[in-house]
Amino acid sequence: VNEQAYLNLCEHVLNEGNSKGDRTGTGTFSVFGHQMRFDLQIGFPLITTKRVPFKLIASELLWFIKGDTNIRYLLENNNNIWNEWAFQNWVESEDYEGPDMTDFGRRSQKDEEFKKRYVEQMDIFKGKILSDDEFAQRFGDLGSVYGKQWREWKTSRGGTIDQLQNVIENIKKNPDSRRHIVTAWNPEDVPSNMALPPCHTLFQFYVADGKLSCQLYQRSGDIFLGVPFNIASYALLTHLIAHECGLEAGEFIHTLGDAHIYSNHLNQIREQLTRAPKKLPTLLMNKEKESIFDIEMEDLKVEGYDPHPSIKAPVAV
Ligand code: UFP
Repeated sequence: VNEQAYLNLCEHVLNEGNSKGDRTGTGTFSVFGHQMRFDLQIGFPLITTKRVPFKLIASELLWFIKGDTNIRYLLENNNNIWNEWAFQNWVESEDYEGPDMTDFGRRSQKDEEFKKRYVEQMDIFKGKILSDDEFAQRFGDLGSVYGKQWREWKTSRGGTIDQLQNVIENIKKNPDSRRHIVTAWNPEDVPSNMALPPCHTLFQFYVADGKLSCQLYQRSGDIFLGVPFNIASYALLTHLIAHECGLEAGEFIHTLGDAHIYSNHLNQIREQLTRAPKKLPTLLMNKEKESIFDIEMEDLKVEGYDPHPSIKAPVAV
């Protein structure tokens, strides 16, 4: 089974990871350089040893594909995964008049009283992003994140490059090319303009035997919380582009730089490893939509997903 590649990574890092400090001060076990392969013909690689929320993965990917960098679209789809980055813009601005939110990520994990105030302010923030266009423009935009780099890469001559559109055209015109690359890592934008320097740094496509494969180089992977999302997201992207190009989906190859388990995720990973993987679900998409740029949430579904229950863990901030 495909999922075994992920479980093997967990096992490997538990057994052989280097104990290593990190930016968040949490501490990790980590290895450098690891590769997993997922055959997309076997099933859609949505991990079954815990529940992984497909809808959040799909709406985030569609947001990238649209080139959208404003969290309003995500909120309209009940997706809260990028909220903190935008919230920070607001609480650090002169407009903000609520209680002090300095270091809100860490404090809300440690202090129940503070957490109440934080949740209150976050609800106000989300309400304003959804209802007030001007507010959304000022505080909802995350700047040079994935959507921007994929669809509107800024050139030195003042133009832009649509890397995603180009790579799709090139796959159709010249499938054998060894240059089917999209990069999100823009040294000029790292780190000053960026909320979070991109974790999924660069991806490449490959066509053989009527099948489209994709390899991602991810510079940094949170094995418990981030990586299952990243696998499903790029598997979905591969399916969507394969369909547009009249190809079958081949393999997703996931290459990781610093692959780490946070020290406060060890028990969760151990519990997950006691569970037997189940049959992978199948991806269903509306095949009538040719262009990936027309795909909406209602065009995507996974069928036959029967995972073990979700496992909670704190996000390192
Ligand atoms: N991370 C992921 N996948 C993602 C994402 C973040 O695993 O898609 F956006 C994790 C990796 C790391 C942290 O634990 O978030 C980013 O921190 P740093 O920039 O220090 O690598």
